[in-house]
Amino acid sequence: MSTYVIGDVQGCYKELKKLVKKINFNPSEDRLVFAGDLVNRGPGSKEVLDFCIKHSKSVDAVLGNHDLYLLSLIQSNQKKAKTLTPILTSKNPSKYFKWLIRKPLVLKIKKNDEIFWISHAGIPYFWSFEKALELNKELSKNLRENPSFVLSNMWGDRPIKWNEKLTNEKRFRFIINCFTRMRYLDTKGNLNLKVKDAKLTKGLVPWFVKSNELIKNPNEYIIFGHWAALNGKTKIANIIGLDTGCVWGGKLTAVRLEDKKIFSVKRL
Ligand SMILES: [Mn+2]
Repeated sequence: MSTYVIGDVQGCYKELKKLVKKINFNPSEDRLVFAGDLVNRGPGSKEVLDFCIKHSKSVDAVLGNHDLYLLSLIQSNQKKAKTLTPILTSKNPSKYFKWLIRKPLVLKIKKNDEIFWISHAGIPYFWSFEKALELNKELSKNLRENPSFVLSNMWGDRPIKWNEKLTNEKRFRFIINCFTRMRYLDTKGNLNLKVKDAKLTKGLVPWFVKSNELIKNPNEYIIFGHWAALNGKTKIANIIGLDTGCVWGGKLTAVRLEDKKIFSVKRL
């Protein structure tokens, strides 16, 4: 009985199948948790979601920016969007919508005496883990109860700084941007969503460097995807990056929570 967290699949279904075979995934015993961005760009987004829905009892996921993009397309009844077209023109796009819309932005997994916090982009230092969970709950509730409002107002880089007084679309957008798009923060805690590379940029700090402060206990971990340019490297033992750029010709990577063993398959 093992739990695996899998990095950004982005429609790389062949690689997912190979990875699942490599780890000997047994749906009646094991659990797969996707770190977001299941779909888009790769050729098999529909097959990836069909796999997840088929095994939904043993599959969980947090939402990534590309998953939210798919939700917004289904919500607005669009039928054409490059690699997402097969989902949009399928017999029942609402099947995919219903499965994805119930997924959180942050997942807390307890295993023996360890705690794993999973979010697609990460968890910023200015929220405690409990606060992140609370904001996730608030956002998920609004996403389920008023999907068109949340999904049609989520695009944009502003606001750039957290303030408890933020309300409605500004609040939702900031929460979504932190959990699904964040890479760098400046020294004042402002989100910078423009810079994507892994080189050191003056005045900017990768979010996880500061979020190391949140980890008060050696048995606590943050696991994230989203940032392919890092190739999984954070140089912080308890913060594990899983986006190894499969869709860009890199690898699809999973970590087994019980022993932190990494499993990868190359892009086919
Ligand atoms: Mn992403």
